[in-house]
Parts: sequence; C-alpha cells; structure tokens
Amino acid sequence: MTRFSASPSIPQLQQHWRQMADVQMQDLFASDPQRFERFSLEACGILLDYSKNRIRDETLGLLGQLAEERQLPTWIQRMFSGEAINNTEQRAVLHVALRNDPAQPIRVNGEDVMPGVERVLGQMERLSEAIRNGSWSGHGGQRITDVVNIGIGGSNLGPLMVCEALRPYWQSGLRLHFVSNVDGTHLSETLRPLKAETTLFIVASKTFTTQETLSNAFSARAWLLDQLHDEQAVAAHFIAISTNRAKVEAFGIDSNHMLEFWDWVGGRYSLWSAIGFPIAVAIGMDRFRQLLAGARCMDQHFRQAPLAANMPVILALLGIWYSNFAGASSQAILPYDQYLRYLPDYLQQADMESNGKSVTRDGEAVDYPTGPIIWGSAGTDGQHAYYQLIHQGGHLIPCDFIAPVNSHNELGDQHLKLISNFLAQPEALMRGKSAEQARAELEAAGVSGERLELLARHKTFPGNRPSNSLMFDRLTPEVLGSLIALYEHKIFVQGVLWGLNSYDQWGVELGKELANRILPELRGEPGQGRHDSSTQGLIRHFLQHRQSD
Ligand code: G6Q
Repeated sequence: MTRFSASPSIPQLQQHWRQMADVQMQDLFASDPQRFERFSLEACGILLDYSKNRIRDETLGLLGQLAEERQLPTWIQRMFSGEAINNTEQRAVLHVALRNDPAQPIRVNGEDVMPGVERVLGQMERLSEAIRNGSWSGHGGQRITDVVNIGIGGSNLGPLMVCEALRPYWQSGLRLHFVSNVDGTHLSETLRPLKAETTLFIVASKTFTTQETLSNAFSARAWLLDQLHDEQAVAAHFIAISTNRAKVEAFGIDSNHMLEFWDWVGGRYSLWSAIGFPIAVAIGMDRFRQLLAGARCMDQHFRQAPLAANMPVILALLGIWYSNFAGASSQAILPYDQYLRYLPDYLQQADMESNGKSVTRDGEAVDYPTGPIIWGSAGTDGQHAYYQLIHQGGHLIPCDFIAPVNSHNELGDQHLKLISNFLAQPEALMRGKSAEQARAELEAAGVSGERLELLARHKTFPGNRPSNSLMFDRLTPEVLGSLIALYEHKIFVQGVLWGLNSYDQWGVELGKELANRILPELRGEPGQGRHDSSTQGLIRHFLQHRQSD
C-alpha cells in the first residue's frame, strides 16, 4: 500500500488547505443558511454538529477520497471479520465481538468467539448479582459494601470512567473504588476508611504480571489478612479478571472466582469484557447490557453508513484535516457533564496509546504527523483556567464539546447555565472579536488614547477556531456505550489512514525495562549497568537521603 503522504489526494488537500486557511467560518455561515443542517448528523442518540469547522463540501469530498484511497471500507471489514490486524502481536482486534449480537458468529482462527463471550457475560451476571443482593458475603458472613478494583491502564481507566459516568445508576449501599498507582498512597488512602469484613477486591490484569497491579494486590491481601487472620478469607474477598489462569491461581485466588477474557481484546478496548465487571457490580447487569447495546448501535452505524454520513469517519477525517494539513498538534475533549470528567483521561489513553506512533504497520518511518495530543477536562472549570490559550494562544486546538440535553441533577437553573456555556464557547471560538469591536467597546466604556490602543490589542480574539459539538438526551448507559464506541472507531479510522497498527503499544516498554534495572539499586544491591551522570546522581541523592525504618 502506498504511504499516507504519497496518496493521490494529499497534494489536492494541501492546496485546498491553502485556500481554506483564511476563509472565515462566519462568512460560510452567512452565505449558507442550511450550513448546520448540511454539516450535522444524528446516530445512536448522539447529535454531532460539525458545521463550526473550516470546511466546505469540497473539503469533505477530498477527505472522503483520501479515506477511499487508504482502503478504509476494506479495513472496516477486516476488523469486524476477526482478521489479525494487530500485525505485530499477530492478534485479531475484536472488542466489537464483545457487544455483538450473539446470533452473529465472529470467527478467530475458524472458531466462533460468541459462545465464549456469552458464557463470560453469564458468569459476570451471576457474580455481580450475588454481590448486589448480598448472597456473596465476606469471610465473617457480612454483606459486601465496598468493591476495590485494582488494575492500571486499560484495566483501570475504562471501568473507572464508566462507573463515574453512570453514578446515578449505582446501587445504594455499594461503593466502588479504583486503585491503580504503584505509589502506596493510592491503596493506603483508599483502604483507610474501609473494613476488611465488608471489602471485596477485584484484581484486573490481562497478563497478571503488571508490576503496579500485582504490588497493590499483594498489599491488599496483606491488609486483609492483617485484619481477618485467616488465609481462607482470601477466597471470599478476591475476584480476578485475567487471561492468565495459572498466575491467578498462583496468587491464591479461587479459579471459580476468575473471569476470563481473550488476547483479541486490547487493554484500552476492554471495558466491554470482564474488565467491565466493576461496572456490572455498580449498575447491574441489565444496565451493563444497555451499555453494550449502545456500542453495538454505533458499530452497526460505522459498518453500514456511507463514509460521508458516518459519524466516526467524519470525526476522524476532521482530525486529520487539522493534524496533517493545518498543523494542529492537539485535540481538546471538553465534556460539559461532571459525570464525564474522566472521559478526557480515558480518551487520552485510547487515542495516544493507539496512534502515538511514528512507524507504519509495515515498519516504515512516517514523514507526517500522526496521533494528536489529547487533553481536556469537564467544563466549566477549564474556562477559568486554560481556555485563555484556546481562545488567544498561538496554537490551533480543535475542540470537541460534549453535553447532555437533560441533567441527572438539574438544581434550579444550573443546568441551563452549564449549557449556555457549552453553547457559548464554540460560538466565541468561531466568532472571535475584531480589533474594531474591541475598540468600540472600550470607547463606550470611556477608555481612550494609548490605553485604548493597548487594551484593544489584548481584547482582540482571532476567532475562526474550529470545534465539534456533541449532544445527547441524557447520560444513560446506552448513550455512553455509543459515545465510547464513536471515539474507538474514530481512532481506528485515523490509524488506518495513517497506516499504523493502532493496537500495539511497544512505546511503553523501555521505561518499564529500565525501572526493573534500577529497582535493585534502590534496595542497595549492585547495579546492572552504567547510567548517565544525571540518573546516577539522582540515585545517589535518593540513597543518601533515604531514611532507614
Ligand atoms: C492498554 C495497554 C495497557 C494495559 C496495562 C495493564 O491497551 O495494554 O494500558 O492495559 O498495562 O495491563 P494488564 O491488564 O496486563 O495488567
């Protein structure tokens, strides 16, 4: 396959950007009263308005041509049919099977994976119900009140984000906690108010070899035994989620309390699998299935809708427009919904671990920008912090604004205030404020002379800054499933166009290897090689100032 930068439509898109760079979106709106209707679409309960972008029909036509040149439709089929598109790890990429209609087989190496998916969902149902209805009791016979998920990366961020997003649906009397960091503070502070008799740990690790997770799991086990003084207690207080049965048993967790998943589920795409067990505990299995149904709806839309009316494809192409032609290097995710406050963190991993690469799937170095820096936080807090840079800084930062029409917590007119901000920010980014407007406002306020000229320059907003707005009726499990799947597929499309394997993550290995080499030195053992003088100096400083217990 030709490389991205050699695709026939690239020179046309470069030329087209030169034409569009100075086109004012406001003029595009003024000349086309139907612009919102033409550049918005609805799917699976989500409205996407992408009219506040520096695009014309021609832009989307050319980007669509690029998608065809990169054989996107074929790649979509390849993913959904279970082909090993994760070529470096020789694995299929089948998070879509986890929310597939069980009657529709998906085969990996000739074997239908759907019966296994249904079996684990059944297991999740039995176990989560037992915890929720109190028939699962702790070692001393007490009901479980606190569930602590121990996992990191893909075994943490998905369930954490979804559990927080769906808090209104939590069963009362049952609290979920998430511990990921190897910093002992995370586990210690989480456990401080809890009682061992009523606490259940879920150890979530695909490999069951991850340093952070295993360290926290052993410390949790020690905390439990310290209070319950009986090895038998571990069975009633630990559940494991893993692909590695041998390691789970070696840890001492009853294999009847292990939920399995498969190597064709990537960590950052695993919340739909048994890794989503904490979600099922929090909101119940019926609602977990609604989450899956929402994702399935987006999967079907993604497979069936023509590229020009395909929501994940449109989001992906707009991202490529700004990254590869307009020079943007980041993308802000700005949910105006406090329940979605972990969405930017979640998407940061999903996107940056998938497409933060500079070698193509065939091993060639890229000569074009790939995955953008993903960042953001829940509105309106950011407005009082970093929005300054989005409005007046020197970087072009495309923004995705996300909000529910109806809140779970209306509180007087607070939701209307929230939404007025959600609507105002994209408008302000697009409109900006000209020097003349700024001057007129200052004059009206009685400012004149040099001070007026100085302030007018500071109060000018360049505007013409692009954004997408996404709205849905209310943050339900189903809508959330659709929203997550929308971004998953957007990331897939961008990876396909850039020629990347979005499903490996070799870039996280080197730091781990070096940390494993340094650890013995911190224990005072001889080092296994030389360090640079900086690392050496820091190790020496640490050892000199370390207090002995
Ligand atoms: C995700 C990554 C990574 C992984 C963690 C945890 O796609 O692979 O974030 O999820 O390193 O791995 P384990 O689940 O194996 O502990």
